[in-house]
Amino acid sequence: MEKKYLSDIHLEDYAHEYEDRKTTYRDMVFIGGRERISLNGEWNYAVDQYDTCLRQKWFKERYTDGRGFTLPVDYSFDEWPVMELPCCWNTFAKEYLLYEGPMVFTRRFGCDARGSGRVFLRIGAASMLCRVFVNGTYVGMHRGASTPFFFDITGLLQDENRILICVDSTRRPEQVPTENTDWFNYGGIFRDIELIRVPEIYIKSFHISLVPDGCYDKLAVKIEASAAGSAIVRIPELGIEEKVPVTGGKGEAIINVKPELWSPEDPHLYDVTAEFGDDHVSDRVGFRELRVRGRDVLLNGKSILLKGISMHEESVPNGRGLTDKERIENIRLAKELGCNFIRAAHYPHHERLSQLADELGIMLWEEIPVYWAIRFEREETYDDAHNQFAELIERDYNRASVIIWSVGNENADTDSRLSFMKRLADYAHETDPTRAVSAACLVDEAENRIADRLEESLDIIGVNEYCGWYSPDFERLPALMKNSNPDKPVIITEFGADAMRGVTGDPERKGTEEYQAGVYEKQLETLTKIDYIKGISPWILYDFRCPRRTSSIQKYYNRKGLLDETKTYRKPAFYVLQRYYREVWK
Ligand code: GCB
Repeated sequence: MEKKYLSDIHLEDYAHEYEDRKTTYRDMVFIGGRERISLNGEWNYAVDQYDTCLRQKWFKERYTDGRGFTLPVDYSFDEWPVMELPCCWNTFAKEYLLYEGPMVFTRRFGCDARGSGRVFLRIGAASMLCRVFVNGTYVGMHRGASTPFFFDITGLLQDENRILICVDSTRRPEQVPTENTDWFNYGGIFRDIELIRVPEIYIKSFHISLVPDGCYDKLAVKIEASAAGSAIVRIPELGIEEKVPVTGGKGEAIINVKPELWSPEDPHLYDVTAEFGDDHVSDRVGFRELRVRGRDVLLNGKSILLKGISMHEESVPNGRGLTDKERIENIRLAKELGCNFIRAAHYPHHERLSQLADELGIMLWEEIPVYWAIRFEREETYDDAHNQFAELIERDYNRASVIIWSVGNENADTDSRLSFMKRLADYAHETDPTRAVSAACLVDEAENRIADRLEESLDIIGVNEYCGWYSPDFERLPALMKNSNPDKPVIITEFGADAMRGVTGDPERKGTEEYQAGVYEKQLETLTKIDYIKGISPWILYDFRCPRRTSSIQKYYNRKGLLDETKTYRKPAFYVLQRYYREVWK
């Protein structure tokens, strides 16, 4: 083919060669306390609807064919328009609001290529498929829109470099999430792009947590490093200096100490460092114990109620590329409601959310986008879901605020789904003994019962039910509670009703503020009396963009927010929930 025709543009299977070199959770590097060189800022970009960058290999930046002939190039990188990254292109300019597809980003950067050690490129998140080229060489690719990924680019660096990133936000049936979701598909590189410099021998992974044995007097440390040696872990405030021998790349130790415990009321954090040869890392870590006993959720040995709210990662001006100020405001709004818990739906939010939740004292449910009808029968789809989950667990392992890993949301109880999600739940249990595993399950509608075969693999059962909204007969809710006899704690992970800001007047009419408030009244009246309900996270804190919602009270937004999309207008249901959290449900 290549010999016969002029160039690669005739190759239909052009993407094939960019399917390998997948970066995964195994390639992650612990970043706390490291030297980070930001590549955020101005990038040149082009909408590349036909994927011509890959087809024609623009990344090789060939302006002549080597024999002196000028090639018919279709790009001029440094003259392309400029986008300030990170951001979602949909909110960057009006003409890209509904664009789904490939976009190419490029910039130049200088680097001391003679410096010792290794250099990793870290991208905080790029939606959904991302391929990276440095100085004309394909470095690798990543799938999944919401987790960080790393490439070791040490050998490719020169003093002056060209980096080119192809991001493709196309929804595809075999991806995680799949092509049909109830949220907006933001595209772009919407989290930080940076270089991480580490010594030749370095710490890859650093986990530290309280041993969950009910004694509160031991910390478990796990270190992975690029070579054998010995690490020193220090917690100055506790007078700890512990040697952790690392053999075969791995080291473990138990430190006997009684730390002050982390809780939402008193979110105590410690400065923790680890030293390994020339490498130094650090983190701010809280220590707490989360356990499930019978139908109780115990935080530091005490039974708790999870007074929660569900939340998407979104704002009108920035899409999923929230600012820190916006994240802090979201947590503040949840606290104003009286919450001690946020369900971060339906994909991993930015790592700053869990860092802020650690500092400000609010518990989190974190989730992967195993949402609705994933292609459960495909092994490649499992690998993708598993990798995103492993990247999330690795990223947030040290965050005390994260108390629950969710393996998915509203998936029909089929055999292939059961084995897919059971494998994910088993993985979480094997990897992380410090958190509960859950999923937002569907109700068995035929029997009107909480019953899902996945429950066996979960520590806490999440249940989405929409009595009073999708299911108009409200009496089904008390009946559902009565018909069910779970042997584990249950969180009602969703209930709610759409209400358009300013549509008022008729409490019987769906879509009015009064109707939504009425649904909250009835739901809360019922749920807060059920002894096995140990938490709720109603749907949802604020209205969010949703291409599927076209009615006159929706206008391409899901309007189940307790606030509107500006996050300034509180609907009456906000105050209903606030009263239950502050005064009733204790
Ligand atoms: C659900 C989904 C959530 C939707 C919500 C709704 O059950 O889990 O993603 O946005 O219902 O509003 O229908």
